[in-house]
Amino acid sequence: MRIDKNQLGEANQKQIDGHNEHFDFLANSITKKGKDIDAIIKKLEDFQIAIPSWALGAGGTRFGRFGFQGEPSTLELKIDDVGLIHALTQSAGAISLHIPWDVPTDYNAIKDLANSHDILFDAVNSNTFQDQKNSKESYKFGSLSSTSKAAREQAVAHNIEVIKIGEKLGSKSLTVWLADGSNFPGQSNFQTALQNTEDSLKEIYKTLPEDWKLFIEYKPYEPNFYSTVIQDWGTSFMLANACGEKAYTLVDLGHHLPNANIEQIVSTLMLKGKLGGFHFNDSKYGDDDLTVGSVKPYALFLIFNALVYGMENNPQNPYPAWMIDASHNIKDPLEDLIQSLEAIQEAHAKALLVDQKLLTEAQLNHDVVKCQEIIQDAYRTDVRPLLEKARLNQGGALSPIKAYRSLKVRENLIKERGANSVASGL
Ligand SMILES: [Mn+2]
Repeated sequence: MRIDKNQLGEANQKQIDGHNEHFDFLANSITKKGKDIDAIIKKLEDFQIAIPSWALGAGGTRFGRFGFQGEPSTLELKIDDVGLIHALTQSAGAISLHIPWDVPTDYNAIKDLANSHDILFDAVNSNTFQDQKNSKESYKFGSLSSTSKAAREQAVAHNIEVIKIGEKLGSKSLTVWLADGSNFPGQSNFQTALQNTEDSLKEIYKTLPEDWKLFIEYKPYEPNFYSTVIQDWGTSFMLANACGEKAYTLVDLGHHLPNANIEQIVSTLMLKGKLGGFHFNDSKYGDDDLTVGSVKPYALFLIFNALVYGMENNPQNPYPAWMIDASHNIKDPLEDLIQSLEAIQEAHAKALLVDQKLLTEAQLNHDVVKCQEIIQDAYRTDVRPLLEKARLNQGGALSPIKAYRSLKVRENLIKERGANSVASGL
């Protein structure tokens, strides 16, 4: 199934009067505050978020998985699904592949397909957290950190292979998320594990093409429950520095212990020019992989405030690679992703409304109350008409979820793919 712009145009036409009324009111009040409304909308239009290939089917927990009908069972169908989301939202212009789940057979055909949906290939992701069929060495006791030289070499070789696959697709970065760690005190020598990891990452880094970046993701716990080798941003930052200037830290919102001040982490990394990638999701307890903005929208806004500040003030930091990293256990995965994209753009738009000049003045005057007023004035603004305008300008849907349902996208996918179609790789 493909969504054509004429179909959306008809649906948009029915809602256009309400949109215009809300937009004019908001644009007027924002302009009065001295903000350039067109510049804000342009920034929303330019902000593209990659969809990971593993988020298009139902996820699951170790207790079970409840499938969703009409899931994409091949890489081609996954790209089609991202195409549908992008057509509706105009903000999902990239896909992030997971190797070995998504190895293309015909690279040119895959590139043509992505191109026809206006979709780029974002970071490629390696997988050394599970054993592959016929692999010689097991990662049960670690991969890049393993005490087994053969296991480390296999893991390094896999990452180099992933880079080669990414090169053929036009990707420009490799994301390494390492599950390595230990489950019990005494099981692992922390220093040996860290040193092995650093040495292995340097081996991978050596083969990185000139215009590529290496993203090092961190996570405090799970699948190991006593220690994780790359447990926090500091460890990732240290490893990135040890590798070199093309290596960066990747922040995943769900990979922090409860109440961590993620906006401060973001600020530190951007000041040091080392925030390379960013994964969006939301959580209540840990790495819950919930819909972005569904539990802590204010925290998301504060993080975006730090990101926007960094993008405007830290030329030493490259433009980060944005991706949604979530799992959909009970919602239609495509609807969940649309909700996530909306929440991301909403937090982004609110952060763009923060009057940085006034805030700096209030900070220098130690006017704590005014600082909070400035921040919360932006947060309390209903920016949804700005998001609508950005989508409308690019031929997307005024209301993506409504359009998804009225066009009966899921019903069509089930008709095309069958009820029992399962997303590959999960
Ligand atoms: Mn992640």
